[in-house]
Amino acid sequence: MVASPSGSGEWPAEPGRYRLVASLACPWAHRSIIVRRLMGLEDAISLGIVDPLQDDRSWRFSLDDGGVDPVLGYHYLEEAYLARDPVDGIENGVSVPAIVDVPSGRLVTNDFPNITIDLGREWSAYQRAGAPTLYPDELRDEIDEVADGVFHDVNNGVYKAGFATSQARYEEAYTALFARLDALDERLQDRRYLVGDHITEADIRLFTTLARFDAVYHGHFKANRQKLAEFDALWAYARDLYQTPGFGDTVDFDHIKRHYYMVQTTINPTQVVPLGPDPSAWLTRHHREELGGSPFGPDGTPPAPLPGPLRPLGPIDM
Ligand SMILES: N[C@@H](CCC(=O)N[C@@H](CS)C(=O)NCC(=O)O)C(=O)O
Repeated sequence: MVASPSGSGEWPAEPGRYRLVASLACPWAHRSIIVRRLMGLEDAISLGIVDPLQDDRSWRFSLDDGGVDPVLGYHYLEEAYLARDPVDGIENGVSVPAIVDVPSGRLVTNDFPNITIDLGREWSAYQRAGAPTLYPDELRDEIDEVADGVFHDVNNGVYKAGFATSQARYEEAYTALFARLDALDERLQDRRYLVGDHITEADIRLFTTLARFDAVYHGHFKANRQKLAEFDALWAYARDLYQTPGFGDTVDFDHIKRHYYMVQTTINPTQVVPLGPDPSAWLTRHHREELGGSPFGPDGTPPAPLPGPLRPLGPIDM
């Protein structure tokens, strides 16, 4: 992981200077797309979306005209990694999310947990009026504690189950995953959000895994004790977030399903992509507002509707 802080020090916050490169399929990258939108940083930090299907040079800009990212002029994200370090730049792979310095074309960071925190903290001068505080000082310890359990057992837990190559490892991951989901379901019975009365980093980190759960992890990763839709509070909580501007409008089930089912051929060698589940279930009433709380804090407001699609329309969409 390249862990330069973005928005400070060597890489100061400067509107127009950086491009966030993300895949709509990737749960780690999805976090940064949500936070950029909640913070209203669209004009300050542009967004490049890669093809959900990597080739042998990894993430590529094949959805863009001519297969070239219009801002960076790159065909492949690896070019930014190699611009930073021509020798060892791609030794540890090429991953999203990535923040790229536009003038030099160099990768700044791919340190996903810190990208969202930086967008919340270092970019405050450029955030929209009404932007929420996602990582408030007084709640940091509790957010970190909740997010740590979620990371090991849920965010990463689904991957541990899905990529397990022994029965014992799979069962260990599966057991920890559902024990954690049970605990979260319990926690969310009488509180609208994971920590405090408003949306925080903790909710964003959990949401991006929940959004992929029934569409991908339940079948493809064998996380199938039950579907998300069979949890009580957790499913209502996920729908509440989905229906909040900045969350559902950044979910792309087409990219999500094609990425996992077509790229991870050790798990799904036929590359057949399932048609279900019906995403309209995400739009059903959740009644979570009855628990109180306010999504963006007492003075916060929702981000404006997205002006258009987040991604370029690739050949498959036309
Ligand atoms: N960069 C992160 C993880 C982010 C991540 O795993 N992103 C995935 C996509 S969900 C990725 O880009 N993997 C590289 C690849 O698939 O080639 C890390 O250091 O662990």
